Amino acid sequence: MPCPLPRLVMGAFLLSLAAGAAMPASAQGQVTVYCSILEEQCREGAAMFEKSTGIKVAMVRKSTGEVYAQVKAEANNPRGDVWWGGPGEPHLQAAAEGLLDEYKSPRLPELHDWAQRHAQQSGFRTNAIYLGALGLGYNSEILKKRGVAAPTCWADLLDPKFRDEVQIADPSSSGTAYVFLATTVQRLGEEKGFDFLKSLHKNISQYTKSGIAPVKATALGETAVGIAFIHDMLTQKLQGAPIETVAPCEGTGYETGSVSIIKGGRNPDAARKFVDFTLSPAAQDINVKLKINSIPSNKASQLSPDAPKFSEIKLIDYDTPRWGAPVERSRLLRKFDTDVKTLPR
Ligand code: S7P
Repeated sequence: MPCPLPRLVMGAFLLSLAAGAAMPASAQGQVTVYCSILEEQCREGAAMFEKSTGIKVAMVRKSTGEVYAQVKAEANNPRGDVWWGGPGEPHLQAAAEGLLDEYKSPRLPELHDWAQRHAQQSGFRTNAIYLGALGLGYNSEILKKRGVAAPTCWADLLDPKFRDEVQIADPSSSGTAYVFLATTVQRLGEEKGFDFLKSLHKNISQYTKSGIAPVKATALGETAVGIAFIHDMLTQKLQGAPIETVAPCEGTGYETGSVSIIKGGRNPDAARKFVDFTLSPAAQDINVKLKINSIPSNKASQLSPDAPKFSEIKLIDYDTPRWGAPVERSRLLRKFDTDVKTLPR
């Protein structure tokens, strides 16, 4: 009996030739993207970009702090081209440490003022793609079953009733959790902020690696309360999970989601095209399609009708450049590790 393998291999070869023939010949190439938004956004964006440019995307999904560490570790031999998404502070730290390339996208004038400011503040080494406010989500079924009142303020999370019932990610790996750390220090001052984090530590069941894990755990009822971006909690609610979102009464910080080109990457032209793509309405509208309700940076992008309204949230005057400065970010993370994470519960 003849072996079917050669025919299969040939079939695959013809298919790839056909796919190649459909690509714009001048734009073929490849780009390696370290992606710090949600896995489904990364996949959708890569497919769209490949389809419209013919450039092959090698995508690796990691949390924001993890990508920062990888870009730094690879500085002498960069393997990535673009870092797509995640809160701005680790991007700003990498920018200040000379790990990112300067690039003024032709799409910059299409962006909201806050996004243009973010690019300017980094010396055009990073760009803003979205905003998202930090907050809480709680599982209403669990709280009802336990007869515990819903939290409305950050301070409520210190109540012993929430012992082992609060989840937040680790700020070293997660950009989300770093925004929480910086928000707490900015809100209360450093000493009182760390006192608050030490008290909260008693109620934390685990510091997860990724910022989205506490959201999913709250949706599944694995924890009563999660600390994360309000729009991510809302996505779970819109999908039917028994989650309620809270913009804490004392005020809260927010993220400026960012995209950057890695210095010394092997595919700089494709990297610039990818950044232009992430700043386009087409790429930013992926969020509405996937019911991810952050606020896009391009003025022509769709704003989800479900997006939490910043005007209705008590925001602190959160200082992203300050908390993204290398000395400050490294110092806060070290202090969190030594003064909080190691404490017994
Ligand atoms: O776009 C949704 C979103 O949640 O993805 C990013 C991601 O969760 C950041 O992950 P880490 O905290 O694990 O770094 C957020 O920036 C964004 O809001």
